[in-house]
Amino acid sequence: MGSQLAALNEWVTEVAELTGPDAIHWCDGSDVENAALVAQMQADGTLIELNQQTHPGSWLHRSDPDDVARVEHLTFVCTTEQDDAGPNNHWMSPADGHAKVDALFDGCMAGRTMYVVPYCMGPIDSPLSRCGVEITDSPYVVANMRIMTRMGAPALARIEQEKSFVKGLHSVGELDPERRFIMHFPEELTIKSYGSGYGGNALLGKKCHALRIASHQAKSEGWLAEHMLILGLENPQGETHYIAAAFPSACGKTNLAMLIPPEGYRVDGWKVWTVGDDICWMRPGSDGRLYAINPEAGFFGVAPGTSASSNPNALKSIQSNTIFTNVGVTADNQPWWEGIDNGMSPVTDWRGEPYDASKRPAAHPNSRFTVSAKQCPCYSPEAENPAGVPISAIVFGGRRPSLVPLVFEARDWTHGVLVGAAMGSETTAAASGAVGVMRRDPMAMKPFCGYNFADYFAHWLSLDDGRNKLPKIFHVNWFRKGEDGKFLWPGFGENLRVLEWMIGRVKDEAHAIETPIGHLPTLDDLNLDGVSLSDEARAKLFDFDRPGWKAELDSIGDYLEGYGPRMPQALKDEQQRIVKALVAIEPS
Ligand code: O2Y
Ligand code: MN
Repeated sequence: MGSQLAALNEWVTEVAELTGPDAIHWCDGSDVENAALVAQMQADGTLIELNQQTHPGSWLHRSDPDDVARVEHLTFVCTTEQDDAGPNNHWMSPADGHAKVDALFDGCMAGRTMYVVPYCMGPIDSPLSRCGVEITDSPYVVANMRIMTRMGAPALARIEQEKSFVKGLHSVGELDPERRFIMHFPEELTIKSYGSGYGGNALLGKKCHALRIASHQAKSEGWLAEHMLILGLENPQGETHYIAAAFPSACGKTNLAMLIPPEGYRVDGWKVWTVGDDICWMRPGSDGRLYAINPEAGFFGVAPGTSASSNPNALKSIQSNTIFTNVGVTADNQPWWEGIDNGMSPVTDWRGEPYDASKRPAAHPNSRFTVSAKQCPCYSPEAENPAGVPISAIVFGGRRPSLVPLVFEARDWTHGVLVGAAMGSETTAAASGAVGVMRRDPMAMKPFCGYNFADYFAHWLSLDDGRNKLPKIFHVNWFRKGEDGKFLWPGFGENLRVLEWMIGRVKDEAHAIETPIGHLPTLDDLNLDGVSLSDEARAKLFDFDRPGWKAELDSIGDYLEGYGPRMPQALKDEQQRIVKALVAIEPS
C-alpha cells in the first residue's frame, strides 16, 4: 500500500471516531453508485425529479433557506502567524480553529453515512493537477463533487502515487447559521467545514481547495491559483489565443467563457472555446510562458439571467444531467428562473411555495446549476490537455458603474499587478451580505486568497524574473452606466470585439494611445461595425477622467498602505508613478 493510502486510511479512521457515523462509504464515482445515491435522495426529498422528457437526468435541490450562499464572515484562514493570513482574511490560530470545529464535529454523523470522496482537481494525468479527499455526510455534496471534479477510483489511484493530498472534512451539521464555520489550515493542507450544505461552503474541491489552499501552496511552489475563467479565442486563420480573466463573483465569468461571437464574426470564422469558467491554475512552462489548466470538471453556474440570448451555450449544456439548486419550477415541472425568457412561468418558488412575485423571486438570486463541462457545446478539447494551454492575455474586471473605461492595457507586468490589486467591484448575491456595495476585490480573490494579500502581490511580481515570457495584462469594465442608469456597453457577444483588440495588442498589430492609466484604444481601434453606441457611450467608454482617476489612485494608495510594511515597495512605487503622471497633465 502506498504511503498516502495509509495516511488516508488513518485519517478516515480518526474522523469516524470523532464523528461517529452509522456507515462509511468509499466513493468510486461509478454510474451505479451515483444512481443509488440519487434514488436515496429522491426517496428522502433531498432531490426532486424534474420533467424527464424535457430535462432527462435532471434534479432539483432546495437548500435550507438560511443556507443559500458563501459565508465570508464565517470563513477563516488558520495560520500559525496571524500576519500570514493577512488583513484580507478572518484568522484563528490552528489550535483554536481545530478546537472550535472539532467540538462541533464530535458525534455529528450519528445516524448518517460518512462518504469518503477522493477527487482530482485538473486532468487526472496532468502534472499541474492536485488531489484531495473530502469526507462528508451529504450525498448531495457527493453528487455535486462527481460533476465538479474528477472523482472516485482514478483519483484514489493517483493519490496512492502522490506525496500529499488535501484533507477536507465536511458535515452539514444542523444547518444552523450559528453553528457554521468554514476553516482552512493551509500549513496542514486541511479544510474543515461545518453547518452548511451549499456551494462553496460544502463542495470543498472548489473555493476551499482550488483557491484558498491552492493559492497558499502555489506561492511556495512558484505557480498561481486564480479566480479566473479561461477561454480560447480562435480567429478565421484557425489560430487560437488563450485568455484568463478574473472577475468578482457573479460578474459574468460563465457568460464570457461561453461567449458566442456576433453574427458578422461568426460568419468570418471566429470561435470561442471554453476551458473553464471560474478557476485557473497556471505556472511557467519551460518556454517561460504561463500554462493554465481548469482544475474543475464542471460548472456551478448562476441560473438567474441565463437565457438563449445571454448564454445559449450554458442553456444547451443544462438540458440534461443537471442538478439545479434553489430555482423555481413551472406547472410541467421544468426548472425556471428570472431572466430565462422562455415564455414559461413558474408556479412554485425556490422554497417550494406557490410562486407570488410580491413575496420573493421564483429562483433565489444565487440559485445554481451543476453540470459537467463535457456537456458544453463549446468545451475546448484543450481543456483536457495535461500540459495546459498557453496564456496570451490576463484580464481583470469588475462592476464599475462610473469612472473606469471599457478597456485599457497595463504598461507592463508591474503595472498589471497594480491594476489587479486595485480592482474594485459592486458586491453581488454570490455571498451573504449587502449587495451593490463597492469594495476592493484584488484579482477577484478577496474571498479566496489563502494568505496575506501583500505577500500574494509580491508573489505575482516575482513571476517577472527576466526569464518568463509573461502575458499582457488588461482591465475591462462591461458595467459602466450612463446618466440614465443604463449600461453603456451592450456586453455579452459584443465583448468579443474587446478580446479581438487585446489579441491584436499581443501580436503588436492593434493601436492604442498612451495615458497615465495605461494604453487605451480609440473608437477607431475597436471594430464597432454594427454596434450602436450613444454619444455618451462613445465619450465615456474610450476616455479617462483625470480628476476622477487622481482620486481613485489616492484611494488605491490608502488601500495598499492598509497592508502595512509587507506591501511590496514596487507596487507602491507604481501607484506613485501613476499619480505623478496624472498630476503632470493637470490643466493649469
Ligand atoms: O459557492 C457558492 O456558494 C456560490 S458562489 C460561486 C459559485 C460558483 C462560482 N463562483 C462563485 C463565487 O462566489 O465566486
Ligand atoms: Mn467564482
